[in-house]
Amino acid sequence: MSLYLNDNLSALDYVRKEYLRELQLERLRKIVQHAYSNVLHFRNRMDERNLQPKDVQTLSDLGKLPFMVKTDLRDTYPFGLFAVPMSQVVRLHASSGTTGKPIVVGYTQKDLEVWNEVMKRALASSGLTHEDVIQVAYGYGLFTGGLGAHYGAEALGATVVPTSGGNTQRQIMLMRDFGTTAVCCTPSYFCYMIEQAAESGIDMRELPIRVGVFGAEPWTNEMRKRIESSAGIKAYDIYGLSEIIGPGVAVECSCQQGMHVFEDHFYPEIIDPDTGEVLPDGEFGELVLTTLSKYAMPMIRYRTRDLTRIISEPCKCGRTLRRIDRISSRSDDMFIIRGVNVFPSQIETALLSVEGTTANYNIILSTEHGLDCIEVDVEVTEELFSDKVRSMESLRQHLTAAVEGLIGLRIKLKLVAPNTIQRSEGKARRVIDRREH
Ligand code: DLL
Repeated sequence: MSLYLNDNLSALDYVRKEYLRELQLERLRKIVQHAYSNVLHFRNRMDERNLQPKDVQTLSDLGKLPFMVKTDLRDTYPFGLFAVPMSQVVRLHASSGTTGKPIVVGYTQKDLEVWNEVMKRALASSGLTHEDVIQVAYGYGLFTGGLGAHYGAEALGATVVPTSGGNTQRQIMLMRDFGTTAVCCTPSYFCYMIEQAAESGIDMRELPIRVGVFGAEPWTNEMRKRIESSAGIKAYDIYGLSEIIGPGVAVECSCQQGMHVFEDHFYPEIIDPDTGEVLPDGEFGELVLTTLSKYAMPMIRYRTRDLTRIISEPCKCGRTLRRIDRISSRSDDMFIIRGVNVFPSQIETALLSVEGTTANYNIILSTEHGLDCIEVDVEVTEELFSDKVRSMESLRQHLTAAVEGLIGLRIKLKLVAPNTIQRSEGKARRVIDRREH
């Protein structure tokens, strides 16, 4: 009893937490059994370790089970990890990845109900209700963003405007004409929408839009501040991945201090990415997720490659679900320059803390005289670009110092003219790696 009961936790919270842990254990045991009985790949992995579903007696026994990784999906392409016959699979999605075959995920009717439910909660957590007009500008199709947000918004009873990504001028026209109150898309695409609106003489702050539900790519608090002030909205972070369900694994609440994980459906662990050891709440590492109630393609201990920490302190909003911190980066996004680990998000934080730039930048990695170098190209605002050379040079120095101060490496920083860096209608690609390996 004393394990959980502390000054910060009321008796009611304690009961809720205990109930949640019981529910998780019950669901975990069921899903492990289901995967073991129906997915040969998983069964082999368990057998190699002399493990059986009955070995999961407590939640911490999960730590004994093997990890699943992206290559497990690639190696069993397309349907090798499915745990139900195709006649029960009612939807497929796929994520393209950078090389080779996509990874494919499937859903039963019940899995879709779970997804709708978590997405409905996610939108409600972002302050939305059935009164809202929600424009879904995540891509529709094999990507999970569009349809995930769409059905969640319908389940909430909101009015959905399914624009998908692209055709930005029309997005803005519809936003104004339909009285859109919330937009779901990637943060980088929303930045582009703000720019395009301004070009047509529309100030987003004067439109009815009040909320953005942004995710599918890393973004920083500095980016949030820019978006919130230039569009006059509250911008919420939403997290998810195709392998687990799509968007709706975790989302912020009005406190905007980390994303609550829908722990009754997705069990989070943080591991040391090098050793695989499970880390205590609060420590940074790689997020590992287990689906507790997805039957077409159960994922047990899936290594997401996303770096974060679990926040278990109670949240002021009253939700007792634990939170994950903003995803600072994927472990695959990190680059090592002359022995120093650098995350693109550090560079974004530094750039956007200085006024005078647009939110568009590229990070170019190259090799010069056998040494790795970083060049950062940043777009300046129209006002500054037409201004004196002297203020441009002072901005350049200011930005260089901000980035170098944060990453501890010398960089080359170039200011480029407005509208020269390619905009994104989906996930932005900001790192260009030209190093000779
Ligand atoms: O991006 C699902 C999604 C759609 C999430 C819409 C949120 C909103 P995938 O294409 O499979 O699925 O990409 C998943 O994107 O492992 C993270 O690296 C990254 N990611 C997703 N949300 C966030 C976020 C969708 N809020 C991969 N912050 C994940 C940082 C994110 N990275």
